[in-house]
Amino acid sequence: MDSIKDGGGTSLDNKVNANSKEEQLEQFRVDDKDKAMTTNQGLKVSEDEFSLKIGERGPTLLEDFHFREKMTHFDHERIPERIVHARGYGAHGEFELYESMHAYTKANFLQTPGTKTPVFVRFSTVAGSRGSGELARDARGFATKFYTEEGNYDLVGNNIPVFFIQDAIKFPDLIHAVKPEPHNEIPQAATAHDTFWDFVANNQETAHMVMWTMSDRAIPRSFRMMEGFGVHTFRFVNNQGKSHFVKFHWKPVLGVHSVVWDEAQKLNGKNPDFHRQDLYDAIDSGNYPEFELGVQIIEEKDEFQFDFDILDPTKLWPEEDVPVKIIGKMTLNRNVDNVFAETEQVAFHPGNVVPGIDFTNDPLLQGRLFSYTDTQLIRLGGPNFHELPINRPVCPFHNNQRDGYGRQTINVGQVSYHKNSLAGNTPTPVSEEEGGYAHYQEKVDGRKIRARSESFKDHFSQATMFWNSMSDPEKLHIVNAFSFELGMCKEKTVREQVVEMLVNVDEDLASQVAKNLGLTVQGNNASNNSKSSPALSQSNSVKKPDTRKIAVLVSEGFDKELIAILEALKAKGAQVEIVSDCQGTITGADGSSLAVQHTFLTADSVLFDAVYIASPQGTTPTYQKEAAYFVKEVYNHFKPIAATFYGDQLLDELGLKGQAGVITEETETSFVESFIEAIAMHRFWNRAV
Ligand code: HDD
Repeated sequence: MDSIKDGGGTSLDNKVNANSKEEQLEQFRVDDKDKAMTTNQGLKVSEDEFSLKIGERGPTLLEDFHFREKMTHFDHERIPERIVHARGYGAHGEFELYESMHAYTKANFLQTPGTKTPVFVRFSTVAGSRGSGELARDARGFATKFYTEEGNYDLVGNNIPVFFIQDAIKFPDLIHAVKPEPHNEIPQAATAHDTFWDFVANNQETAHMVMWTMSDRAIPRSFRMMEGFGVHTFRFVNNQGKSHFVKFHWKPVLGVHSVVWDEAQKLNGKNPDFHRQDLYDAIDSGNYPEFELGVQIIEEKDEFQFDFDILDPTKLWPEEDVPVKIIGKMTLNRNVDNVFAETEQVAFHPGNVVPGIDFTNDPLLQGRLFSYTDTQLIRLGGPNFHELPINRPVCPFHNNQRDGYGRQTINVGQVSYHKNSLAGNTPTPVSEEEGGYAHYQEKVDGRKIRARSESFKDHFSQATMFWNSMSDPEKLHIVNAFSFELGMCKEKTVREQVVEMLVNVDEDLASQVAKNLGLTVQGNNASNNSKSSPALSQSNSVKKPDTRKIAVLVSEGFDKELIAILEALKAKGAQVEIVSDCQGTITGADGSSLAVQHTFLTADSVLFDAVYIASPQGTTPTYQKEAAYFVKEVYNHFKPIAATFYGDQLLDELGLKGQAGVITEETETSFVESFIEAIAMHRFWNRAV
C-alpha cells in the first residue's frame, strides 16, 4: 500500500484485495498509549488537572491555552445525529464472489469468482435517537459499502423488502409522523402513537410495509439473523450495454429469527445495547456473521409481465416467481477501532454506484439520490466528508473539486478546471471502455407532470399476500402488534381508520384487531387475494444452534458430569454462561470448579436463548425463587429449557415437565443432542401460556 497519494491510497498495482481498506485505515490510526501528552500543536503538557489561576484560590486566566484548547474541542465534540437511522452499529468485513455476473453486469467486483472486496456495514434502527433502545419495533437499516477498485459502491437497504411510501417527496411527512410528537417529544423510538397511525391511515400506500413492521421482522433476535434488501429495482448493465432489472438480497447464514414483543420491551431496559453487544461479541470471539448476496433478475422485455409495477417500492418480487440467485458471501470479521471515527462518520449514498450498476425511475430511489449527499453536508460539516478515512475509496480519485471546510488533500499545481491546456487537459474524463461511468441510455418520453402512475395504485394485494404467507404464530404476533400500537393511540378516530384500512388487507386480521380495541369492523375486503409466498414466513427459515446463548443455573456442589455436558454443548456451537448465587468460582462435588459470569442480579432470562437448570437450589435462600422466575419467563417466551441432576425438581414445581421444548433426558449424549436440537428450533410456539 502506497501513502495516501492519488486521493485514495492504493496499492501500486491498483488492485484491490480483501485487505485494501484495512491497509488504508492503518495509515490514520494513532495509539496514544505510553506516549507523552501534548496539545494539538504538539507541545508537551506538564499539568492536566489544574487550570492556570492567580493563586491557588484565584480566578482562571484566559492565557491558559491548554485549558482553552481542551475545553473548546470538548464543546464541539458532538455532531448532528442522522435525521433517520441515528442508532446504528458497524463492522468491517469482506465480500467474496461465488459466481460471475459477467452476463448481466460489467461491475468489476462481480466478474471473477473468488474476488474479495473489502466492505463496511452499518446496521441501524430507523426512528430512534442515537441513544435509544435497540429492540424498538422498527425496520432495521442494513447499509453496505463495497470498496471496489472502480470506486465505492453503496447498497443502502433495510431488513424489509418494501417501503412505506412510493415517492420521496413524502419522506419528510413520513418521518415527521413517526418521530416523537413535536408538542411533547414522546414517544422515543416507537411507532405506537397517534401521528404515525394517522399518517398510515391517510396514506394507504403504507399498507404493505406496516404489515412487515407489525410482524416479527421488526424485532430481530440479532443483526446477524436478519435479511437485507436493496428494496428498489436497480439495473445491471453488461459490457454489451444490455440492461436487466435487479433486486438485491442479503440472506443470513444463521437464518431469520426474532424475539417476542414482551422480550423486546424488557431487553430495552435490561440491555439497550443488546444488538450491538451481540454483533461486537460475535466478531470479537471469531463467530463472524455471514450473509449471502442474492439477486433477482428480470429481463427488460418482461417489465410489464407482472400484476404490479416493478418500479413501485411498495412491491416485492415473490421469490417463488423470480428466484433469488445466490452470487457471493459477505463475512463481517473486524470490529471498528473507534465508533465515532468509523461508524458515526461513515456516509452512505444509494447514488454511489460503479459501472455496470444503474438506477431505475422508481420515484423513491430518484429522490434518495438527492437526499443522502445533502444530509452529509449538515451532519459532517461540509463537502469534504469523502476524505474521512472510513469514506475514502481505495482506488485513486482525481478531479477539480477544491477547498471547503476541513479540506485535507493538498492538490498541487496551478490548474483546477476543465478543460485546460496548462495541465495537458487533465484530469481527464475517460471513455466507457476505459472504465468511465456512462448512464444507461434509457429512452424516456413524457410530459412534466406531478402525478402517480395508475400502476402504483394497488396498495393491498401484496399486503394480503404477506398475511396469507404467515404461520399461525406469526399471524397472532401481527394481530397483537397492531392491537398494542393502536391501543397506545389516544384518538379513537385514528384507531378506527386503521382498522378500516386493515379490512382491505384481511377481514380476519381486521376483526381480531378490532375486537382487541373494542371496535367493530365496517365493510369488507374487495380484493380477496389468495396468493401466498412461503419465502416470506420466518417459520421456513434456516434453523441452527450456532452462537445461541444458554444460561446455566448452577450452584456449589454441582454434579461431576456437568463439565462434560457443558463442553459438549460448546462443541455443538452454543455458548454457555454460568448464573449462580454469587460471582467468582463455584466448586463441584468432585472438587472441579466453574467460573461464574452472572448472578441473578446481572443476568436476566431475556438476555439468553435457552436455560439449563443444573442445580434446583443454591446456597442463598433467594436462588430457588429467582431461578423459578427465570425459568418461567424463558417458558413464556417459548424458549428451550433443559434440566438434569435434580434440576427437574424445579420443572415439577412449575408444572413444566413434558411441555414442548422442555428437555429432561437421562443419558448424557441424548440429553445434549435433544437440547441442541431444541435450541436450533429457536422457539416452541405450541406451548400453552
Ligand atoms: Fe434512507 C439513512 C435506508 C428511503 C433519506 N436510509 C438511511 C440509512 C439506511 C437507509 C440504511 C442509514 C445509513 C447509515 O447507516 O448511515 N432509506 C433507506 C431505505 C429506503 C430509504 C432502504 C427506502 C427504500 N431515505 C429514504 C428516502 C429518503 C431517505 C425516501 C429521502 C428522500 N436516509 C435518508 C437520509 C439518511 C438516510 C436522510 C439519514 C442519514 C443518512 O442518510 O446518511 O438522507
